[in-house]
Amino acid sequence: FVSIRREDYMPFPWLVPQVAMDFALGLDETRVVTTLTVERNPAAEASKTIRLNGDEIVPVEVTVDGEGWSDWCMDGDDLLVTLPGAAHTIAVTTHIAPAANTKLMGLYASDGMLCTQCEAEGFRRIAFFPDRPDVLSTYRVRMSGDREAFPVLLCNGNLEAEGEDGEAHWAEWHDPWPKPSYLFALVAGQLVANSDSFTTMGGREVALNIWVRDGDLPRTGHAMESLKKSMKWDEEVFGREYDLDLFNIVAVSDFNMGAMENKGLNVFNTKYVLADEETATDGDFDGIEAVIAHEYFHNWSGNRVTCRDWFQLSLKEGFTVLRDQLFSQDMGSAPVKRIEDVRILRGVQFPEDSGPLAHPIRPDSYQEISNFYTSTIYNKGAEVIRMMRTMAGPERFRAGTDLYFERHDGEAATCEDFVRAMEDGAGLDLKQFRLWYAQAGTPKVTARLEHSGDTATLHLSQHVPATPGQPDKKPMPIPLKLALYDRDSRERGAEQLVVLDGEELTLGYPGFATRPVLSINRGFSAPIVVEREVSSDELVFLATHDDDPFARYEALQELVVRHLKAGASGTLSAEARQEGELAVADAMAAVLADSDLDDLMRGELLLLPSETYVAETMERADPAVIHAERQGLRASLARALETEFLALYERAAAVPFAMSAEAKGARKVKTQALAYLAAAFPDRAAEMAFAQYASADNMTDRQGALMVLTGLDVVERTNALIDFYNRYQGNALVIDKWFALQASSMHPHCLEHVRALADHRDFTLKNPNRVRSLYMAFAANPHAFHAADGEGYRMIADLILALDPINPQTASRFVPPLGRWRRIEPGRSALMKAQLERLAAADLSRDTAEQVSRSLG
Ligand code: B3K
Ligand code: ZN
Repeated sequence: FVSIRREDYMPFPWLVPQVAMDFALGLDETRVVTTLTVERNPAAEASKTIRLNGDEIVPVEVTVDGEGWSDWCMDGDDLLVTLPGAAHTIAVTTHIAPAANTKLMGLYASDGMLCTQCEAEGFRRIAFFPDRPDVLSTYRVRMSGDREAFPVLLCNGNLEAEGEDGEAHWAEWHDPWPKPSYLFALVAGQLVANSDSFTTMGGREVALNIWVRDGDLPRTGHAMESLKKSMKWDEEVFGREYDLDLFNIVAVSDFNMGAMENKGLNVFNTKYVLADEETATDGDFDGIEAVIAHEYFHNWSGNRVTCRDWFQLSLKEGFTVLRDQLFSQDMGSAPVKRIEDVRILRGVQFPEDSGPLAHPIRPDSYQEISNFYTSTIYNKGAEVIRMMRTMAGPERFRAGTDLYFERHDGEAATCEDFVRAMEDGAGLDLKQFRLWYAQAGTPKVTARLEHSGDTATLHLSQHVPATPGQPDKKPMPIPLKLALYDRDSRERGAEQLVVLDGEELTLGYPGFATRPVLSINRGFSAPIVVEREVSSDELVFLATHDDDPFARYEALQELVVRHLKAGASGTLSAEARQEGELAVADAMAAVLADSDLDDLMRGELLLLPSETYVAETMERADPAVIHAERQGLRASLARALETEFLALYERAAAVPFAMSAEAKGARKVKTQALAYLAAAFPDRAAEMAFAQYASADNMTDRQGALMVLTGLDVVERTNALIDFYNRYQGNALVIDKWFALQASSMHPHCLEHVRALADHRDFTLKNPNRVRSLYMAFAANPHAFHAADGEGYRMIADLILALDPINPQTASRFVPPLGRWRRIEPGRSALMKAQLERLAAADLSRDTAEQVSRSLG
């Protein structure tokens, strides 16, 4: 497989201003005639041939300017047509087999309907085309098909005409906005719509439809509300107005990702559309709101301004993630949302950035672009833009984004274009800041506070670790929000924004008679690791008194991580262990008692750092030891705070169901209290959990109770699992939960459970949601995945080998967990590596082969 390099970018020699497509739809065979008007691109080197990308399609017929044409040849999967002049019309016929398309890229069948996924390179599975994001065209699409099988016919843009033709019917769609092929979409099937409308700030009335299967209509209300909120918010906060009279969303059950922002016709995984309180958790509701917003926001950041090439992916993804994060902050609790986002970043992106797959947010090369839809591109990309916003402030940031949209509307832009617009519009000097786009790796900042006389001195230094292909790094500008607390009065000095842009920086603070307490990287102002010299005592102070919610959370996390690491080192005396537990218990007691905290925030503070996160702070981790330490701490906290957890449970359980922040917070802390109690008092907790399970009037409570039960070796576990399955049989999204709960459980026999579930009649490799619900949950469950005998690794490698021929894009996503081998203790490490080598010896797809070879490299 060949590597594509960013520096090799060349504009395409041809422009394709117009595309006309004619689809004769069928599940087993769809015939497509694609007509391109092409003309020489004056901005590119002239060429007599035009390369039209293809993938698993053959040209049935080729015409140029209406005449049968023989001056073409195949170059691998691509069609090369030789053209005599400077402007022509090329028509190519292809026949495709949607029902046989298990890769779910291009045109495929899901549940009897036809739908498409084209990003990044799926359009070439439908039609021969310059399938690259810098070729923008307007599309006119005619589609015809059986009226009964495909009563609803949808495409991008506006419906211009429709009609009947015997058993068949047809529709003609026209999208006036030029777009790259990856934003093309077509859907045909038996669908019903939840219809509504939105009037834009300019007075345009937009028809909104959310298309689903007949029975699912009652579960589309939240998605529709989320869409309208997103449209309004993007007008108010970013000045962005919608630009068509129609906005369609379609929910499909077989989908490789979460959703797709096709112009005017977003296609969604059902998981991010369907919800009601009976079948979806509070977390699911939040996820839907965020993904609906994200895809909608792409209409500007992605569609109106698109990417020049796939190396610029973070231009649209990082920016759009930031936009959806800010939206969710405004819709609910801003501090809680910030903490959740940091948790995702540190749980997924930090490990990526410190492992063999580390890459900058603007990568330099790839073999398969699907492998670069990563947490680095998305979540770190969002953090990088967030730092610009922090440095500029919201108003100047807005001036920067306004300028960006104005300058590049209708263009395929680069990350460099975005940075330049920020410099000019927001008035920032980003010369050195550009390194954030080019250098991979999570910077480490060391903070040391000295105190003598009446002056405190802060010594900051930074180090960016080596990553594959980047042994030496330059220092980057790191915006740090910080403040000093007077220990005695508990008063905070002014919050300061310091940009650490060299290797080192020293700052002096006079006026402190006693040593102050440093609060640093407040609000997580930079995506870095902070190593600070701080006593447990000071961490308890910050965990209790810091007025920055993130800093408070962070202090508590650090206190716990420190304790767990000390325990895991094996050198902790019984006395020191007890002392450590006491300090954590004191801090947790303060969290439980603090009446100024709302429960959503309390729930965040009560969460122990994940085993993955703890492992990430170590050079080489022993997952079994970390698991035992964390479970041990949980049990000791439950014993120390038994009365408090019981009281919390009772208070929260008395709050009736509502979608308010208060009620959501109550549900969150209720299940957390239960999970703590289960660690120390399994029998009592099992009883409570079963009662919660049986009497639940919503999925959050029911799933929470089942989660606790699934981790316990009690009879209630089996009963609840059977009940849950029977109760929700036939509801795929809820049955996904049933699989995922068992695969992510704390139960000592989790691995055997997963093995048995793989043979369950509801398990299939053909549906990505189902595959992820079993195996991704398992691979993210350290104590089970890292079974000492290596059976967890073998299970994932077996899965990859079985799934790769069916759906390579989803299969390759299971390689990174094995790729962590260098950071795991030697015994397990060898077993992980052996599975990677086993994979490397097999005949793999480009997707999976790339991830395996990078993971071993
Ligand atoms: N842009 C799509 C991602 C498609 C990935 C295809 N491999 C979803 C999103 O980020 O909004
Ligand atoms: Zn996106």
